[in-house]
Amino acid sequence: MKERLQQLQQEALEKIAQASDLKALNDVRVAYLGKKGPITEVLRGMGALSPEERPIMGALANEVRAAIQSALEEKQAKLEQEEIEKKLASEAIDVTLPGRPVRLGNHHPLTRVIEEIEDLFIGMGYTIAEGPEVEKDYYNFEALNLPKGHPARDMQDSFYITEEILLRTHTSPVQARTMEKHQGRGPVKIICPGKVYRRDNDDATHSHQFTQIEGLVVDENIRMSDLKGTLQAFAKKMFGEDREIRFRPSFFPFTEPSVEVDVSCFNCGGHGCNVCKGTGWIEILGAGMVHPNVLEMAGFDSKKYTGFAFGMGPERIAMLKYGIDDIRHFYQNDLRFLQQFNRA
Ligand code: 2NL
Repeated sequence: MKERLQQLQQEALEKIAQASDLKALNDVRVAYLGKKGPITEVLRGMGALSPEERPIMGALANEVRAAIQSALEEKQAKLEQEEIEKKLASEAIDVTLPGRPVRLGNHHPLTRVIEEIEDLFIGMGYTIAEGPEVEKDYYNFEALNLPKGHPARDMQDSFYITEEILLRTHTSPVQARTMEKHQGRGPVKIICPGKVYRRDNDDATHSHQFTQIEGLVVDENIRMSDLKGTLQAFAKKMFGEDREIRFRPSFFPFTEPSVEVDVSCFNCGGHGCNVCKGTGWIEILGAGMVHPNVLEMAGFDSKKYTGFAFGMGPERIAMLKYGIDDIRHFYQNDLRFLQQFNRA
């Protein structure tokens, strides 16, 4: 019986040593220490022993049990520790790993030019005015001294929706509406950026939809010198501090007198080059003193109030500034084009 107990102990210790996970270890526990296990079995045979041998065998059986028990506990602790370490290793976070880069978007080059122009005029005390792109014939033409039948409001050049409604062909109707809201009282000092529409075949320099920025100042004693100083500041901001401007006489139905405005060439400084086609000057916008008819139709007394107005195409400004050769680049959203204007 003694040999049998010692053999069981050795067997159990070997199996415990071999157990590679907690489940296998528990199987060993059940097999050797369970109620139907071999040690219980051996103890059942104690009845056949002499009274002297019984306590000795009993003590031996308890020792064997205790040895197996403590081996089980030790192994269990070891396996549990291993499991924790495995889990920690597999879940470890490398805090030194660089993060995944976030791809940043950028403002469209046209948006940037428009915002740069807006910022300049806001700095000079202007407010930004907006209005509908689907406009009444009255605000788009009539109120701007372009009565029905006027050659400059050719039906062929505009997108008419009904006889009286069209897609605005310039942002001037926003200015006409703003003046009207002032009910004959100055000052009015606004810039109007926005989309405009013309019935044109698209090519390198024409688009059926493009943007315009117009400016308008109406107050007492507004003179052409105010217009010139304002546009001088604009030209320097957009094309460089060394730039000069010049006025050439022109015609617009809504201004009198009207001028075309040139900036001295930013490429050659005015000596003549291929950018300015040898003239030293580049046309950047049109302007003039608001026509008395326009002031009167908007409710202003043209004997008391005068004003200046100007209009420009941000596409043209951006094309000159960045050397862009085709207006269609602005509308195609080709990333190879757009990414050239990314900051930093
Ligand atoms: C150009 C010329 C111009 C205006 C726009 C304007 C608006 C009102 C009254 C008077 Cl409400 N004038 N706008 C004046 C002169 C020129 O635009 O070449 N634009 C691209």
